[in-house]
Amino acid sequence: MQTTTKLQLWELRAEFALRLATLYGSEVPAYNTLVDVSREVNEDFIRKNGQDAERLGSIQRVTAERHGAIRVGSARELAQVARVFAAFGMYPVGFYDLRDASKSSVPVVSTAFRPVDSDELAKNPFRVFTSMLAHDDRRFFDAETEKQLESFISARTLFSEELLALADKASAEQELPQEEAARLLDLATAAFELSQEPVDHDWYFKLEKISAVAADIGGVPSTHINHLTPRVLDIDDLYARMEARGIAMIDEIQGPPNWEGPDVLLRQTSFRALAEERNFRHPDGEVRPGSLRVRFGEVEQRGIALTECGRDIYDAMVAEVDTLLAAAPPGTARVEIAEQVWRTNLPDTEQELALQGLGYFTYRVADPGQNPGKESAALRDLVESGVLVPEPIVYEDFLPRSAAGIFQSNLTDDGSRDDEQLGTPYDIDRLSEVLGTRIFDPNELYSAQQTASIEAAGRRLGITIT
Ligand code: OOG
Ligand code: NI
Repeated sequence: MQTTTKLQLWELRAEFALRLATLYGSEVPAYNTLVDVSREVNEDFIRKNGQDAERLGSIQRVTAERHGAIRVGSARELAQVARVFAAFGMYPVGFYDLRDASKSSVPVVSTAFRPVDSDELAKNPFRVFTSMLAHDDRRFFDAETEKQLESFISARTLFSEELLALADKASAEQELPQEEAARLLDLATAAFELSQEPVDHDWYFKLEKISAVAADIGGVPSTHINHLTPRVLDIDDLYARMEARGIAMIDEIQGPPNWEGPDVLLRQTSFRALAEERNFRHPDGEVRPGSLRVRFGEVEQRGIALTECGRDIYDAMVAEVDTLLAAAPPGTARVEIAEQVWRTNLPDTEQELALQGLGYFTYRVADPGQNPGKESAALRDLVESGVLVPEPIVYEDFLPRSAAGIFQSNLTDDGSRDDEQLGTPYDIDRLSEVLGTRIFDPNELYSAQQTASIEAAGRRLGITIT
């Protein structure tokens, strides 16, 4: 009897990530440069820092790691995206409201699709930051534009019935026979290719006046991958090397400063991609070539996930840096202020970050033969006496303020926004309803992983850890 090979969801995910990288590299050649420089940075970092360099992820994982970004126009499209990504074992995690992250013209709410289990993340951590246009937000769109957006978006098909059916089958069966897998991958990759179909000139630029992001989403007949982001172990080095190659980066690295304490959360930077040729249909009916500049290159460095308490401190530090910067002499660099603020507010060792409950960690038993000789012990005592070793849990998610900064710094126009009007209220529950599936809370995922490791350590040592 002939047996058919079946692909597991993680294998589909790894292949999907590779195919998107090949597609994006052929569309945006600067991406290939970014990947080459990222590889150099990582290899040099490992050479200089040895064993310690892989504390936040093995070189294999870091080198293969990417996140993508896509943007869709409606609840219906977002629900379809969720079905497609479920076929690759990627589920919605976290809610980001970029309308409020800065007083900017980014009229979207977002989530990120990614694997949720640590072993799945280890097999392949591909994730996609996914934004939905809030076309009903009156601060950006008047009633007439909202209606036009609605009819334009509801008339297009981003994902075919065949793609959706194959995706549903993969998620129901948690695997897919080889032939169907190949078809699923072809269709899913093609759905994110930049379309050659002509863009309606006047409609696109009407939207662009309101928001360049709205035009990129609702002004074109399909969606496309906006960027694909490699991960580096030293983003300052990457930044310097890209500038040395003559690629102008945005002014700042977003997120935490470079300081002597532990790396936390996420640091990101980007550069504007080149203009891309697109065909425009003009009111006279003629199609003429023009160009658009909406895609960009981004790179990131990932650090330790912060607990809710750690995150509150982070948010307060960001606000404090803003206040101090506003009062500082013109020309003062944000990073100088940020370094000071960090030194006064965060412990400068991983161990303290763990023991003060500010960062998420798993706990490894140093010597499994050891018996502390009591029934219960405090986590702090076990760590300080070397019985347990904290190992950082890497932040797998995003930062709304950095995301808004990345969106914003790559736009030429501020767009328009009327804050006299009321915005549409979105939160994690409402977006879950739109998606038709519950959005995971990132803190619950990290915290469950930490708790499970402490319980397992307790069982190995035969004690209760308090
Ligand atoms: C998404 C921007 C946010 C990130 O890494 O924070 C983002 C977009 O441009 O569509 O990708
Ligand atoms: Ni990104």
